[in-house]
Amino acid sequence: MINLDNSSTVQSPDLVIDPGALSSTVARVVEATPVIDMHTHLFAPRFGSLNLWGIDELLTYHYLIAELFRSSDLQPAQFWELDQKARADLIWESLFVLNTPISEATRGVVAVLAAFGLDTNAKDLTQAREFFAQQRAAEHFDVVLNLANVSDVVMTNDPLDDAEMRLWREGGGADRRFHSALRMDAILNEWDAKYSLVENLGFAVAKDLSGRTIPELRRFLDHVIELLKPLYLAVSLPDTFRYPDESRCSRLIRDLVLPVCHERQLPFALMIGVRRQVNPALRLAGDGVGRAGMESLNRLAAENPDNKFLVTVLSRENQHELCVSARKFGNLMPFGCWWFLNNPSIISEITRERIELLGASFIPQHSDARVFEQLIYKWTHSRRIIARALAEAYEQLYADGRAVTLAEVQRDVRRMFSGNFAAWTNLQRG
Ligand code: FIX
Ligand code: ZN
Repeated sequence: MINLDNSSTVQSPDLVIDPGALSSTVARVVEATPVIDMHTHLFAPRFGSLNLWGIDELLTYHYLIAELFRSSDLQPAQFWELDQKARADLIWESLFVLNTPISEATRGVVAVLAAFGLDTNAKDLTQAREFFAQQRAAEHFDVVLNLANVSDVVMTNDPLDDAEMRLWREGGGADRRFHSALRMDAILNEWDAKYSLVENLGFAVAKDLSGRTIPELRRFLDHVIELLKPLYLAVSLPDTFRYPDESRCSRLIRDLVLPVCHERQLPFALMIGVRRQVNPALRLAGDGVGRAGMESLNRLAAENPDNKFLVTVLSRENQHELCVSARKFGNLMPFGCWWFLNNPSIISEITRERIELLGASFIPQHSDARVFEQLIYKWTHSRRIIARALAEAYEQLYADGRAVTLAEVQRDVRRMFSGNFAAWTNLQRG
C-alpha cells in the first residue's frame, strides 16, 4: 500500500492506494489532469475583440446582471443606459461590498481576483482595472489556460455571423488549442427570420424549405464545415422540443443535420431545456429553464444508431432521465452541468448519479465560459466537486472489496476529462 499524504512518497502508479489516502490522491490527480473544455463561448486570441476578458467583462457577465436586480432598486432599463464601467462599478458595490459574495458567480470573481493576487475585499475596482490593463491578451490567455489546466477549448461558432466568418476566412483556425463547434441555432430555431441571410450568401433556399432548399443548405454547410473544421454540430433547444413533429426544426434535423453529421462522422450536440427570453428586459440574462420531454431524445438515438450525440439538459429534473437514456443508447454521450446546474450542490448530485449509472463513460463538465478568466474559477470549483464524488465512488469500491491503483485513478480521470470527448469527436491531439 502507498500513502500519498506524504508528498515526498514516490508515487508508484501500479501500487494500490491506501484507503486513508484516497481522497487526497484523487484530488491531486483531478487537479493535475488537463481537461478539454468542450463547450465555451470563448475564441482563440486571434479573434480579437470577439474575446471578452478583464474585470469589467467578468462583472458584467449575464449571471451577475441577473443577480444585481435582486440586490438593487435599479430597473433594467436604467441599467442598460449606463456604460460598461458604470455597470461593473454598480455590480461590484451591490454584490461584493454592500452584500457578501456567496453566490457561485460572485465567488467566481473572487476566485479569479485571488488567483492574480488582487484584493478580493477592495472597495472599488481601481486596482483590478490597473492590473488587467497591464496584461497583453495572448500572454494573459496562456496564463489563464495554464492556471485552469485547460489543454483545449471548444468555441461556439455561428455560421451566420458575418464578422466571425470573416475572421475564419482570415485564418481563424490557426491556434491548435482552439476548436470549432458549428452552432445551428440560427438555422434550426430561427429559420423564418434568418433564411434570407443564407439566400444572400448565394444559396437558393426558401422560407418554407421548398424547392432545392435542403440540397442548397447542405452545400452551405459543406462550405462552412470546410472553413471551420468543427468537432461537432450543436443546437440549443427549448424544453418544448419534440421529435419528430412537423416543425421546421424537426424537419431540418432529420433531412439536413443528421445526414451531414453521419456522412462526416461528426457528433450532433443537443442542449435541451432552455426557455429563451422569459424576461426580455434582462437581455442575455433573460433566459430561463423548462423540463424537457426525454422521449424525443430516445427517438433520435433509436432512429439514428449510426449518429453520435452529445447531450446536456438544463433542467435538474431531467438529469436522472438522461442517465437512463444513456444506458439504453450507446450513441448518447451526456456532458456537463449546464448553466443553472453549474453550482457545487447540483454538480455534486449530477456527478454522483452519473458515476453510479454510467461509470466513467460520460463527460462530467464544460465551463460555458464567456469571459476568458472564468476558466479559472469554473474549473477550480468543478474539479473540487468532481474529485469528491469520484473519491466517494472509490471508497465504496474499497468497502465492496476491491482496491485501486494510482494508474487506474489517472486512467479514469483522463477518460472523463479528455478521452471520452476525443474519442467521440476523433479529435487528433497535437
Ligand atoms: O446555449 C448556450 O450555449 C448557453 O450556454 C448560453 O445561451 C447561455 O447564455 C450561457 O452562456 C450559459 O452559461
Ligand atoms: Zn453555452
